Amino acid sequence: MNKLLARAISSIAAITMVFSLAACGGSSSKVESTQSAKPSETAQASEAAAPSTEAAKKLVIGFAQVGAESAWRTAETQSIKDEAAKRGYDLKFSDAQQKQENQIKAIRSFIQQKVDAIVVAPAVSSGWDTVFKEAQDAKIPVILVDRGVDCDPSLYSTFIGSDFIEEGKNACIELAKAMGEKGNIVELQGSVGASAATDRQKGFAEELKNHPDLKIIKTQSGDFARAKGKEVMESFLKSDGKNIQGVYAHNDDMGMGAIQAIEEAGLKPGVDIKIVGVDGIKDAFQAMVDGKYNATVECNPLLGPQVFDAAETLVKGGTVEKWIKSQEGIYPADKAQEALPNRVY
Ligand code: GZL
Repeated sequence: MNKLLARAISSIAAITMVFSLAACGGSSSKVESTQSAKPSETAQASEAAAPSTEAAKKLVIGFAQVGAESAWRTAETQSIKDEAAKRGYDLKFSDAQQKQENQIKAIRSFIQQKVDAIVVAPAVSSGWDTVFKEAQDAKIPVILVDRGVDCDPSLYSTFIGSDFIEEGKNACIELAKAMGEKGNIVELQGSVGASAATDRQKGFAEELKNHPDLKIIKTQSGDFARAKGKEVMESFLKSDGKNIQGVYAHNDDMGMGAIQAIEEAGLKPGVDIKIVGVDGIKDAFQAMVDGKYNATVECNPLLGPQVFDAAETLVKGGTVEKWIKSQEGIYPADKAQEALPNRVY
């Protein structure tokens, strides 16, 4: 067969192949349907001949955040968004407004979008088995950040967060010191059902057994929110005013609310009534410098880098520790002046 004829036949074959590829629409629409889900996969599929290593690194992450109830929460959200941007990830963010059902809806949407990993800060500890099983069946790793859950641990890959029992214990030690080991305490609890609240209460109560002249006379949830914390403190002052010598706030935002309520009742916060909180927000350090707050137990919200290190390992099929524990400090008032300039949240 002469060369001309051979070239003609091969070019017809090549043209036929191109049209047959385009005609199986399914593959291009399949590529499009994964387009919205995993740009990195799409990029690889369209450059099947030479997948870009760059595209392979770009992850699509779903993040089901609790809400925006406190300065700590805002700092955590910012840390995760900043780190995703720094690594060039496609972060799909959902704010659940404190409602678990909104988080479950968001997780189901992430599963439909075939994200590479799901990050969730669980509003409450229970009720996660079903939706985590759906993620597992879809082969999408679940990373818990900041709060834990009480479901079967095989249903999530890791918990990145603090030891809340330890935080509660340390808050009790600091409040006992500030109160001179005697007096009545009122407790501002965090959101009902949240592991951070349950375990901070547990740790404090455990340690309290070592301080026989201290007693909790009232306890109520302020939902980790400043305004609610103030409201609950106002009710405590109405019912037990002069009988209160100390406040244990499960987070500093509620501790700031307590300061306002105590001042409006004509008393001196940090002096007439000692106050200890958890989180380590800037306002707590400023209040300690102003003599209105007695200690804060740090709870690290800057978890973005650890979250995405874990996601990268898991997406590559690796494993990480079941609990990646945050390292945290304890700040009594005499350390506040020196520490305040370095606080970032
Ligand atoms: C702790 C986190 C708590 C903070 C609060 O990891 O879940 O929720 O202590 C926040 O400030 O609202």
